[in-house]
Amino acid sequence: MRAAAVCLWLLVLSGCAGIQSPLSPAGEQADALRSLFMLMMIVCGGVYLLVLAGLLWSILRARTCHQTGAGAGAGGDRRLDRGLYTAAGAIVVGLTVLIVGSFIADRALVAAREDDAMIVRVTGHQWWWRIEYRDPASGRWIETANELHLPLGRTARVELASGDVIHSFWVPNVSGKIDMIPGRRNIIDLTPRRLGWFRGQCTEFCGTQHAHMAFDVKVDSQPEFDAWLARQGSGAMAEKQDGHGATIFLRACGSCHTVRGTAATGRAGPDLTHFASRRSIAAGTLPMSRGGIQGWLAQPQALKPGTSMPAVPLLPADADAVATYLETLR
Ligand code: HEC
Ligand SMILES: [Cu+2]
Repeated sequence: MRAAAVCLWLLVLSGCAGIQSPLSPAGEQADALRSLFMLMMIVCGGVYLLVLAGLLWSILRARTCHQTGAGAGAGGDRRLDRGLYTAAGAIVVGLTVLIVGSFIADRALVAAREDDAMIVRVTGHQWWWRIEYRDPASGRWIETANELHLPLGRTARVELASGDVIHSFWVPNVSGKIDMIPGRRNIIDLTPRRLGWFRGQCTEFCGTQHAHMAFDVKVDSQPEFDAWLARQGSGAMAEKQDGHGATIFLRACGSCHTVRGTAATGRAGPDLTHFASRRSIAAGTLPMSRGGIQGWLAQPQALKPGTSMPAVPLLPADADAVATYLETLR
């Protein structure tokens, strides 16, 4: 019996760990939010228990009073008054604790120092994420998509925009969430405190493929991050740009996709300059693999019905060459 209870408890708790959980914080802001959540659980749990105890007490009391005929009169009224005052006092104290706790948590969310922050711009599209970093050296913007890299211990100030409808940006392990509203620029700070992979997700219903609008988050050490950003900033490998796959890509896909360093400069879809360095395909819809790439090219509308990427009719040999070409975009 005891073992079963322990197992059940572990099972319940295991739902709280993982790469997409606010209860397993890996960032300063998520840490503050979890503390607030715990405080709310304790205060509201306490109030809940108090109400149940009061209920139980009155049921038992009503029964004994009924049997003995006691309890009526001035003595009973006094006890009732005392109970009411206690309840009111508990509510005032509980609410005050919650207000102070929420104030402290709110301050922690915006506590990061402005001058130290790294600027990242994230734009939501149905149903993928355009991600741009400001290159510290040149000041120009480096574009990528669907995978957010962050340096450990440094605050990233993420400027959020939308290209179409309202989306919402949330990396539960690292920070809170905030809406991405057309015509408006919302800002959220992320200060990661643990290395590793996490998962972000759109949290505002934005159309039929809303659930397929996720992104991978990688927290790197600062040197690893710098190397990654430098690689993302570079163009595609030049020696791969004259093959059959590259030619087909330019003709069939270049009007919607950019591969920097080539004539493909479309902006309707994700930047593919370093596509094969990402971990998943189409905003977390498929894992990155040869099969995944081929499947996505063959039938994007079956894998993600309604997506703005059309199925482009290609001869099998051409589709194969394009898939090989995409794999070289590291
Ligand atoms: C009409 C514009 C358009 C054309 C043409 C187009 N795409 Fe796309 N593509 C998109 C859009 C939009 C997305 C994002 C879809 C989504 O995730 O919902 C996308 C996504 C992708 C992705 C996933 C990117 C990522 O970051 O995971 C790949 C790979 C891709 N396209 C390759 C191609 C190839 C190869 C061709 C040519 C055969 C092509 N696309 C033609 C618009 C287009
Ligand atoms: Cu969305």
